[in-house]
Amino acid sequence: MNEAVQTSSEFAPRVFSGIQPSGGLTLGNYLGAMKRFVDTQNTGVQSIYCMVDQHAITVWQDPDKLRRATYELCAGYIASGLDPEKSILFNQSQVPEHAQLGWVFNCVARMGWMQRMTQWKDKAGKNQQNASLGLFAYPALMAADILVYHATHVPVGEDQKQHVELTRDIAAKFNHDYGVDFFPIAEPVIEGAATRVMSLRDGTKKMSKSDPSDASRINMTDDADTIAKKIRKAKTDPDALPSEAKGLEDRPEARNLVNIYAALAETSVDAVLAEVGGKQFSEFKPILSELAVSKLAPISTEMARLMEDTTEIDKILARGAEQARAIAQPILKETYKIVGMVGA
Ligand code: AQP
Repeated sequence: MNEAVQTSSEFAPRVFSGIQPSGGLTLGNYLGAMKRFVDTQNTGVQSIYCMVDQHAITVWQDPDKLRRATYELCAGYIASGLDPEKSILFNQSQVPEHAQLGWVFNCVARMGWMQRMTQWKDKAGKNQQNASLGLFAYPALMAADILVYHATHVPVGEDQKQHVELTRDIAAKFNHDYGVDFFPIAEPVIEGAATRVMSLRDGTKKMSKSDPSDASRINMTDDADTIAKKIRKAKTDPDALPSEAKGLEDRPEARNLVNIYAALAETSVDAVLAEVGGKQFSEFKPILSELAVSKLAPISTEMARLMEDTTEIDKILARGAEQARAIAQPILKETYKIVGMVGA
């Protein structure tokens, strides 16, 4: 057995998460994922962050747009505060061990598990026969993304909870089927005021980069005027803001805007309402816009600077892939040995 591979249930803490380069980054990706990745990195725990381009192609992507979105996502990570000296930052397809372990997990996961996935039902919709096989199998690849590093903690938004639970099921079934204690049972880490940022047009729908309506989301690359306009036009109700969180129940749009404010200001919903309770949306929206612009403008300016010359990003990704492979290769090799593959 390779000395570097940990096989006990006492796994050292290690964080993994990823974002798809399937379009421009949204405020949902920033608050639900990216900002929290930076906070985690700064606690000193070993952190591994990825651009999951192989997930993106489960739905057809224009190749030039995919390349650009991958660079832009990497620029977004760095501009948000991810430091390639502190975290491992890389692109999934540059580390083939993800797809290799993904195949093993395709043989562990059950069809019924995949059929229950909410994201499969949402994305394939009524057109399941025409959806790609990759879209169906995506959660097994996501399990491989996490477990090829023996990651123990996965910071994600609320929408990804089910996928991390499936990762736990796959790890447990693999360990059981082969009589080993090889893969950790990873924990989803879903915390903060914005674990589920909702559409600005419909407070019951997730803010998403693939929503056909650009007005439904704030993009990380939107300029100040666009952000202000989108917030001004955001759907609300006619009542004033309440003074306590309980008053946001059954008011999804109001709750969403207050959650966004709290997450951007790094405070609690109660603290926000203590300040703005009683105000009309006509007063609250400009305050929210100002805060959003002050937080996002420096990030989008830095993203634009990084995008001017992508050779720097290429270097960061090449080094990140090398660091990632140094961890993933022995874990894959050991997996192959466990399942009985000759030559491993
Ligand atoms: N609205 C959101 N609120 C909180 N967190 C969110 N995340 C995404 N949207 C929100 C979190 O961002 C991370 C990366 O997600 P992803 O881009 O890989 O996939 P996704 O969840 O499917 O995001 P989108 O924007 O809806 O992408 P498309 O439209 O391509 O499917 C995850 O941690 C996710 O929870």
